Amino acid sequence: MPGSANLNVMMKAARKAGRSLAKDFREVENLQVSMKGAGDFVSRADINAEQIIKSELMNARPTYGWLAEEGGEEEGKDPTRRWIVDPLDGTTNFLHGLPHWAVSIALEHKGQIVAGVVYDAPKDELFWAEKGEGAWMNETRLRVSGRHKMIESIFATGVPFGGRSDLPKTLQDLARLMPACAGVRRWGSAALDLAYVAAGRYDGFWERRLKPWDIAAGMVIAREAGAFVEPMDAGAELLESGSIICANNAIFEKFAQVIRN
Ligand code: 2AM
Ligand code: CA
Ligand code: CA
Ligand code: CA
Repeated sequence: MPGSANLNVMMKAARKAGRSLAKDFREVENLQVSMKGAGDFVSRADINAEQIIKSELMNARPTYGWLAEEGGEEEGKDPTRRWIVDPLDGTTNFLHGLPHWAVSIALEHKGQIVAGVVYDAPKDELFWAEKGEGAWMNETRLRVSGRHKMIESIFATGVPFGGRSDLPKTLQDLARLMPACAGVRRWGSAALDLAYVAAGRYDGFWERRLKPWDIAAGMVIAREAGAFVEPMDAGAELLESGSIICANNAIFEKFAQVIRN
């Protein structure tokens, strides 16, 4: 199994944050919660987890930059490297007691994601990858599914919540896709959706206007497992646009044709 020093730092931070989150999850009814926007919640658990990750990563690599959902952006002394962090992806699930949420940590070098960790603490599933070294879940090597027929494939998405303007587009996608495939899942964690494509559990995933911290780690994990990952608008910069299509290499073209139609 590969695993560089940076990956070890990322895994340690993800596990430590995961333990803090798991503890808060057991007493979720006592958490302090506030709303950032329509349907967009943040809790004490998100903030504490982000602090844990930041101190772990910054102690180990003081020169790297930082971009995270709750704490914003900091340029590092080394302008070529930065951490991209979502301390809790799936907050809405978390707050409802649904055990489907994860910590997401990615490392960017010269504009490319070179390593990613997505840690599903409730199931103790640590998905990880490093560019060129393959993708793993705990000690198991990951590989995308080989399904190549739409009618046998299942796809994941995120349906825009709380009055987001791109809802009609996603509903059109669903109207075209659902009759043509074996099913669509909508579980509320984009980071885990990508990790699940890597694991061959989903055959593909698409969603509009995600943030860099939702997809950075999952992207490299999916790619290293053999998935194709592209921006919805060919030619756009994926982390900037945030609109993503990902699928196993065998189904990608057929799937992308439906979504890009
Ligand atoms: P978050 O939990 O880190 O905020 C894509 O669906 C992303 O949107 C999720 O990964 C999730 O990231 C975010 N999101 C925020 N509010 C949501 C909601 N009410 N339902 C689903 N996803 C939500
Ligand atoms: Ca959030
Ligand atoms: Ca997120
Ligand atoms: Ca989050």
